[in-house]
Amino acid sequence: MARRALITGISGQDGSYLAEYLLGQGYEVWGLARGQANPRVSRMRKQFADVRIVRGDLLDQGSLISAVERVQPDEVYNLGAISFVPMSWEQSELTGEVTGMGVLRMLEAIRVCSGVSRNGGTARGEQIRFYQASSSEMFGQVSETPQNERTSFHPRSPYGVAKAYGHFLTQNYRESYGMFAVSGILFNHESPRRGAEFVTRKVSLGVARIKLGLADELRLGNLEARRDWGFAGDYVQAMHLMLQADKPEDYVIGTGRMKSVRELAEAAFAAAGLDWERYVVTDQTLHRPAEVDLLCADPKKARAQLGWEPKVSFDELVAMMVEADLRLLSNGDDPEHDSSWP
Ligand code: NAP
Ligand code: F7E
Repeated sequence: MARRALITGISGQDGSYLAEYLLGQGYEVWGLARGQANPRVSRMRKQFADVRIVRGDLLDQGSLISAVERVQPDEVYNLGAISFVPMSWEQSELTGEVTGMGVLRMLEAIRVCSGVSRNGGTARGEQIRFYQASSSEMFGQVSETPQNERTSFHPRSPYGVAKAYGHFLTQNYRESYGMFAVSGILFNHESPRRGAEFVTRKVSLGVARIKLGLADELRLGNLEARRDWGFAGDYVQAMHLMLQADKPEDYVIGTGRMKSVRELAEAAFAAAGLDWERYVVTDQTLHRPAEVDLLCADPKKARAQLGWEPKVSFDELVAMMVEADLRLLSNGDDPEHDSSWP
């Protein structure tokens, strides 16, 4: 019988790549979808007809228990979150509820449905394996570079704080109930399916608009921030590998290389044959209340124990995104861009 996976956050960037990957591995894939008529879920259904949808919301404990009861998954990937860092200052409570407490609700749904009592012991003798989407944002103001699985946390946003809560809770369910519950501490990963509010996609869309004569400038915030950017398609394979390991452990996933936002802009404009300095305008209003200046992964453990390595380089990623957005805009499409998230 095919193994069954339940993915929260199915309509997001990682949800789509993970669904595609697991379908290719022969899994029966279920996605948790919220809302009455969620347009992102409809798009997902069109893109991946083989993904089955179950209703549920990370804010609603009962719906998660029903979803787990219905799907009877072998593996649960908790990717659902408020994931845009600036939004976490504007809607801190909601971020805490979805990104933080949502992890507790999902773990509880698994614990209850697999018959694990508060005193331990698995009634049905089966284990649902659980993956939590932890984030390098937990490192925040970093205490060392590069960051590994033992680096301390100093989150700099309500998002980072909520992720740290989910991270420790996942560890705690592993220790308290013997659950196969792991966290992937993933550094920034991007793709042509990245939301338009994140800086890489904002830049690739901006470059495409300028190249096609649809815009004449691109407004950006802090050009000096440095990130470790990889390709989302590579990173979802690491999520799957973590759940196939003999023992439940946490892993750092990234490339081990840092680039600044300035270098990102330079590379993206160059990919379209343009000089970034002619078009990029810096805008103080796009700076954050507290910035994470730099993040750089030490992914040695994942390489040694999971055999995982990123395949797509930074330059290939940037070129892939710019080319995809040039094609998209040339076809007359432009992803909805909520003007409140510049
Ligand atoms: P994304 O594109 O923003 O997707 C977020 C997903 O969460 C969407 O499918 C969204 O569904 C869902 N969601 C939001 N509120 C929900 C709720 N109340 N109940 C259930 N689902 C809800 O994020 P991503 O880039 O794919 O990232 C996936 C996960 O990895 C997130 O947890 C993110 O925080 C984490 N992460 C991402 C990165 C990265 O660089 N991409 C790095 C480290 C960690 P709707 O369509 O219903 O809004
Ligand atoms: O910002 C700077 C900004 O919004 C990256 C999420 O997936 O990765 C992501 O979080 C950097 C920051 O991603 C603009 O100040 C400059 O330093 O693309 P971002 P993020 O905040 O790093 C982590 C690992 C996650 O877990 C999150 O879910 O770019 N920056 N100018 C800008 N950023 C944006 N968005 N827009 C600008 O105009």
